[in-house]
Amino acid sequence: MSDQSVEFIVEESVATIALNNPETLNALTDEMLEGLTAAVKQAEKSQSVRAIVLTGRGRGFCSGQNLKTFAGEPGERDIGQHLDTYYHPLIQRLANLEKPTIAMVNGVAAGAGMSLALACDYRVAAEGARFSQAFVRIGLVPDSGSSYFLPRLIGYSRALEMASTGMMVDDKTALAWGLINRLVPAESLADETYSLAKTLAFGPPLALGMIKREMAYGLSHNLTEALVREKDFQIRAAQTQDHREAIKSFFAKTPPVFEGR
Ligand code: LHQ
Repeated sequence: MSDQSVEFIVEESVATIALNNPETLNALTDEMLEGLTAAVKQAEKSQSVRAIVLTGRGRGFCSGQNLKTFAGEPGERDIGQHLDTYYHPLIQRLANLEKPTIAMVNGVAAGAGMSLALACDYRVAAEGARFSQAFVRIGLVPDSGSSYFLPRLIGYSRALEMASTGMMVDDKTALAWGLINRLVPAESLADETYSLAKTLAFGPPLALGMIKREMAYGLSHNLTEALVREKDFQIRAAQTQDHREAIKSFFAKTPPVFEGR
């Protein structure tokens, strides 16, 4: 494994978190899971980060749990404890981040590697990217949030088929099913992803955080509850300096500068 199995780089308000163990298609070891969680925490905390890109080095995005480092006889390793220690805090943190997250899917995303992509807000994929709920192929069930995110993204029947067969879903099917937001030529992947990341990074941070929470809330509440939540957030958004700035800029015909206040 490389010295730095998870890279963390911040440029122009965008943090890039890159899994860096290309020989295994970025299969997740304990060390990588710790590195990933630390990087997400850092991105969350840093005032200079306003959008986050998660990607993999080499030809894979992430092949899920490293099966070499989690080998053994059935029952020998405590899989529940492994999930509680590593995956659950990571997935919760990623999904609940108030900053926008983009999975830049450069290649295959399998098992918990696919769960990671699903826990991001957006997925921009390169041609040739593929997706598998690989768990069933090794006699396991979806974990790390796949059973939550996948049916919400692509619908129950498709999600169930993916989970029950471990089928490999190709790039065009992923786009048609709404599993990914954008499908782009491999050579444009970085440009397209960072263009979206910068659009989000220059948006009003407080409103963006509330939009994310509002949409998630809307998925699991009724209309009356959603209207109440919208009103609550709108009252808060209307009180921000960023809202005032945007109104002023609109009439001045200049681009607004949002500061997250
Ligand atoms: C790998 C891996 C890998 C190690 C490729 N590990 N080396 C489970 C257990 C415990 C706790 C918590 O949660 C989980 C959740 C999970 O994530 S379970 C699902 C784990 N992932 C998988 O079962 C996927 C296994 N990998 C594959 O099926 C294939 O490698 C895919 C479809 C991802 C890619 O296929 P190819 O493009 O044909 O590549 P490859 O199979 O030739 O892999 C390249 C190398 O990467 C190869 O090593 P080698 O030394 O032969 O070059 C693989 O052994 C290694 N690798 N995935 N998860």
